[in-house]
Amino acid sequence: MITTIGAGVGAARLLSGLMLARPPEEITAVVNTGDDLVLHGLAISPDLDTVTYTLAGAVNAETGWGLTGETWRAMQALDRYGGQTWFRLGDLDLATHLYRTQRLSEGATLTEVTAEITTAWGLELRVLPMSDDPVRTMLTVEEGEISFQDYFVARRHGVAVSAVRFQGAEQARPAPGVLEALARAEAILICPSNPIVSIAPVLAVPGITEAVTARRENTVAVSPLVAGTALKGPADRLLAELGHEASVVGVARLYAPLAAALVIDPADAALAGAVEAEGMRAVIVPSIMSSPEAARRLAEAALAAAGSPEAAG
Ligand code: FO1
Repeated sequence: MITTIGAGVGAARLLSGLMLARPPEEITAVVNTGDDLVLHGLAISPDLDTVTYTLAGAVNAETGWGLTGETWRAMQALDRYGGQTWFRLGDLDLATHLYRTQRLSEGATLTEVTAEITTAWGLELRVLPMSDDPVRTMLTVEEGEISFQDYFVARRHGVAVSAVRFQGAEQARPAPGVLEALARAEAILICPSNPIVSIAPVLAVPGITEAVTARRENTVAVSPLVAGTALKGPADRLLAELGHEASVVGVARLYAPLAAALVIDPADAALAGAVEAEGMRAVIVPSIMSSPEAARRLAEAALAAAGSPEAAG
């Protein structure tokens, strides 16, 4: 079994490469739920949906979230009332939130509903939320503490952040199967997601950090930064604002306790020595997943670095 930790676009792209390298039924993706929100009374799980839609080949390619071929009639109708349309929910995407909310109200867990949704999209890998309990990423900005989607969407992550916390993490339990997937994995891959708001919330769920560090020799992280900048989103700025170095060295400092190796892009080859000085092997592989083939090569290299044998056949 290969187990990945991640969220959003970075995780989805690496997973699509991984699925070209390994049978999907051997893959378990543990996904961040700190971005989740309730809006219009609907339970919305952006990172779970981005992974699902991307791996199903149905994601809106321009935005990296939501569904391709989307229409916005419900949002337009909501504007008539002055309703909340800042968080864009397309007509097709709404079905996912309606279904998830109905099933949760019937007592299903987020894990169960996620399995129903991924199965409905024809996915064979297992997608697990990090927890079935609510965890909310909260960010402190000048005016005070705001929710993740307020930061990321309403303010277009254009404000400086001085602190991040994961509300509810202390009481949260890993979703069923998460700890086992980490303990049994032949390789654990930390996806090129935002270390501060996509990877850290997963690690904040009690038990998960310990489960990963116990497998450090078979754990490999793929840097979310290339040449000091994030491929998508505010990872570089958040790292700097929270006092970390916005480089592969800063990422290595964060991940050294968890993973034996860090995959970095050739653009950062000159920093390989500094990464290794942080206690991680530096593995230099083109990290920009501009095609399925590039994603597959990156996944294969990460698996090799984790000591996982070549794909059978
Ligand atoms: N991101 C935006 O920048 N604007 C939006 O209106 C927006 C709506 C949205 C709806 C459903 C969904 O699953 C994701 C959505 N996202 C939107 C992206 C979302 O904020 C991010 O995917 C994650 O939370 C961060 O990776």
